[in-house]
Amino acid sequence: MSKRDNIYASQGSKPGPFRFDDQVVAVFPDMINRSVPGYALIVPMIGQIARRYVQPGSVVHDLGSSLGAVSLAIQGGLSGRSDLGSTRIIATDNSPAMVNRFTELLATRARADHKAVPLQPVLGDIRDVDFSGASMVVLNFTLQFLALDERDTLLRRIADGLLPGGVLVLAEKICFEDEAVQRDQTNWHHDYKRMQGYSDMEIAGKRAALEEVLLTESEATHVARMEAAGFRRVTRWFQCFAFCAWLAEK
Ligand code: GEK
Repeated sequence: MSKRDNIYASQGSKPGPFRFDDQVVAVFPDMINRSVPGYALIVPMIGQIARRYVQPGSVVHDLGSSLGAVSLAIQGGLSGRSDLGSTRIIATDNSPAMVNRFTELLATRARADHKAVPLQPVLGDIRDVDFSGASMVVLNFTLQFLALDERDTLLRRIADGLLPGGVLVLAEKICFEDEAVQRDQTNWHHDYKRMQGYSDMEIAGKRAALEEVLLTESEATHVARMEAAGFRRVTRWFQCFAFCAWLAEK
């Protein structure tokens, strides 16, 4: 079980920039569940989506896989489908601490299900992934960590590589153009974190650490980018406060 996240209870008001290091990995499941309203619903729903859209003999990419929650949900969602042949899941993350821990976790589950679709954790940058032969690509709260000027290229490469009928699942924290709406949304998110047991000091510390690391964009910007990349239809299937998920179909 993951330890409780109290990283910002002790770092004061001027923490360094947020990093996916050993300290974060040790508390990651607790941190993401208590910070992202809806995370515990979004992950299994991605498994459900996989069951419908993953194609036989194709590749599924979990980009910015962290400890593999999405990959495992997809593996579960695909269980019992007898038509998948050589289909496999590739989970890519550029944090050695995350990939090492996920590999350890997988080893403890080994041989649980011989028929499960193979799942491979890879230490790598999502900008270098080859998307050819993919039927499903997932960016579950990962695109927000990529530089703004690199996002169009990644989305275009994903759309180009996907098989016909392939899908992208994108989940992001978004921002709002209207100042009053943005203020309310921030308050609601901070209320959520308080209700999850974070103190005001912890909320302020994490916010400062993420300031130049997690760069949000509006829903309009995300949808326009997916459409420009070549997706024919984009559907929002989840929103809780500023946390949204879309399905983009090629
Ligand atoms: C989940 N999807 O549990 N290349 C590879 N990995 C990256 C890159 C990059 N350029 N940039 C960031 N990451 C997961 C949660 S967490 C979201 C995703 C969060 C990785 C980074 O190391 C981290 O593991 C992940 O993306 C973002 O469903 O912590 O808010």
